[in-house]
Formats: sequence, structure tokens, C-alpha cells
Amino acid sequence: MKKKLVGALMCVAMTATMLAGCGNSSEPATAPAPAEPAAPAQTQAAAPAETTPAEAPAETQAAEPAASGDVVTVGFAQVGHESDWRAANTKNYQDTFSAANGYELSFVDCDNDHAVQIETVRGFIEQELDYICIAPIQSAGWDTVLQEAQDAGIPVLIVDRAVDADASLYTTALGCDMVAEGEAAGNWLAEYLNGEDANILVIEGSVGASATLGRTEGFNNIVAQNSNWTVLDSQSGDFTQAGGQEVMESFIKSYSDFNVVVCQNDNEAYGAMDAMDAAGITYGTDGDVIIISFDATHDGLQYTLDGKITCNVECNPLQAGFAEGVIKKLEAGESVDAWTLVEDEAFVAPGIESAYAVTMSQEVLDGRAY
Ligand code: GYE
Repeated sequence: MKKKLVGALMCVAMTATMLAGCGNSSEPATAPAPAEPAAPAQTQAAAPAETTPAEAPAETQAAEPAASGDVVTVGFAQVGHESDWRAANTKNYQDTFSAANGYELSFVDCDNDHAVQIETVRGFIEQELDYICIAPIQSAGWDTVLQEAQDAGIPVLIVDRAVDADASLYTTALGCDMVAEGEAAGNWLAEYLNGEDANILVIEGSVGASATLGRTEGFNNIVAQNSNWTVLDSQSGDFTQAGGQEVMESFIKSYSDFNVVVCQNDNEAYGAMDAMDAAGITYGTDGDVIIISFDATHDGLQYTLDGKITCNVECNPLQAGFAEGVIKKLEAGESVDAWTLVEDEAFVAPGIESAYAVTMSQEVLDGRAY
């Protein structure tokens, strides 16, 4: 294994609060139990919204206000329950689109199955819901059902991840800029390595998801600018802890000369840490391997604070307020933006100063809402 060179900026500040046994199965890293994917949508109600609606200048299509009386019916075809990020995102939608807030939310966990997600959207169309939110499992394959929703006159919000369908087929899209996230990770790595070689292993997210495609593209943009960086391998860990562990175990069998592991979400990073622990490979600001992660969920940032994940690029899961902002405008007969960006930032372990990221502290962690 190649030894990581530690520059002058990178003094280690491991804290006494370091978690014992990184990524072990007792960590609260798993999402709630799955809903039956093929089951009919369940109506859910919960606490009031926590987030602020998007303040977006009017730009595109206005829709007819909902015709179903006072209660606004919203269908949400959610990706699944693969990660902590997803659990926070689901809770945020359930809290925001609550009965107390005047909504009837039909929530379906599509269990990472594209066919189930398409049929779920068809079900929402048949039920004549007022609005449909889709967090697309994969970016391809949406034209037909989006056309069906449009023909039925139901506004569709593409949330979190993107589709590659023509934008005229849906009302609006919102989410994080995944390419920018990948570039942030790469830019930080270039700054941190300061000219040293990188032999990189990438644990990608789910195949065909825009979060995977964008983070990969963005990171590769920076790889292309660094002639002494090599991506040794890049495999999908499906955005799960088990997937991250499995891919890392197979990487460890095949490669002995890596000094960077890029995990496209926190749960994969937990699994990768388990695999490296089992193989006696050290990582973090005190070890041989630099771990970069994405999401910056609470537990992921705890590992960043502990110096185990060196850089963690945020993707904010609290996006329901933006969707509600769009729906309120449509209800009022106003036009909405074609696209709303949910902004995020990156975080680095204590002892590191970066132009691209916030240095972690207990205060930063305590201020996390998810
Ligand atoms: O990074 C991952 C989740 O689409 C941004 O999906 C989301 C990604 C997130 O499973 O944890």
C-alpha cells in the first residue's frame, strides 16, 4: 500500500471522542424497514414542515390549481430505503406534506426498482392525484410515463435526482448539483495531495442514477487535470453499507497500491471502513488511505470529525420545502422555475484547512439537522 504523504497543513487532531469500531453493524447507519414496494400507496401524516420553500423567480409553466377541495393530494414515488440520506429525505417529505399542513401524501418506497417506480407513477395518475413527485431511481426510461402524466394534466416534480427526458415533459426539477459535488471532491483532493500521486478506488452509487453519473463525471473532470492520478477501479456499491463493504473487500483482493478510496455516499463508506478494518488497512488523517465520502449525514460527519473520513461532500436531503414551495405557487396559479438548486458544502477532518471545505468541529456537527 502506498503511504499517504501528509503535508504541513494536515496535522492530525484525532479526538478522544473517536468512535470505537468504525462502521460496525451496531452503528445507526441503516434506514427504516422497507415498505412493501408493490403495495398500494399509503397516506401519511406527520409533524409540520422544517424547511424553507425555494424563493425562485417565476420562469416556466403555470398549472391549474388543484381541483380536489382544500386538501392537496401529493404522490411521492421515492427511490427506496438504501441509505441514511434517503431516510432523512423520506422523513422530511412526510413531515412537510402532512395532514396538519393540508396535504394527503401517498408515499411509495419503490425499493430501488425502476419498473415498480414507473407503475407507482401510473397508479398516481389513475388516482388523479393533484401533484406527483418522483425521485428517479435511474435517469433513463421516463418519456412514456411522463407523457401520460402530462396528458392527464397532473404536474410532475422531478426531485433529488434527474431524468434525461426532455424538460417539457415535466413541470419542474429540484435537487443538488451532482457534477459540482464530484468536482468539489476532486478539487479538495488535489489541494490536499499538493502534487503527490493518487491511486484511486471508486465505490460508485447505484447504476444509472444521476447521483452516480454526476459524481463520477465531476470527479473524473478533476482526475483528467492530474496526470499523476490513476483510477485503478470503479464499481457500484449500490449506495448501501453492504454494497460498500462487498466492493471494498473485492478491491482489497485485487489491489495493494491504493491511497484514496472515493465512496459515493456515507453508507458505502461505513462498509468500506469495515472491510479495511478487517484487512488491517489504516485510513483517515492518521492512516494510509484517504477516504472521501458524499452526503455528509450526521453519522458521516461524526466520522469526519473523528478523522476517519477525510473529506465529506454534502448533499442536503431536506428538500421537501422546495417541493412544497413549487406546489404552493402552482396552487396559486403562478409559474415556477424549471430548476431549483439545493445548495450544499463540503467538510474536512479537523486539522485540515481547505479553500473548498469547512473544517469539522463539534459545533458544526451539533448544528446538523439530519
Ligand atoms: O447520495 C445516497 C442516496 O440521490 C443524492 O441517493 C441521492 C443519493 C444519496 O441513496 O445516499
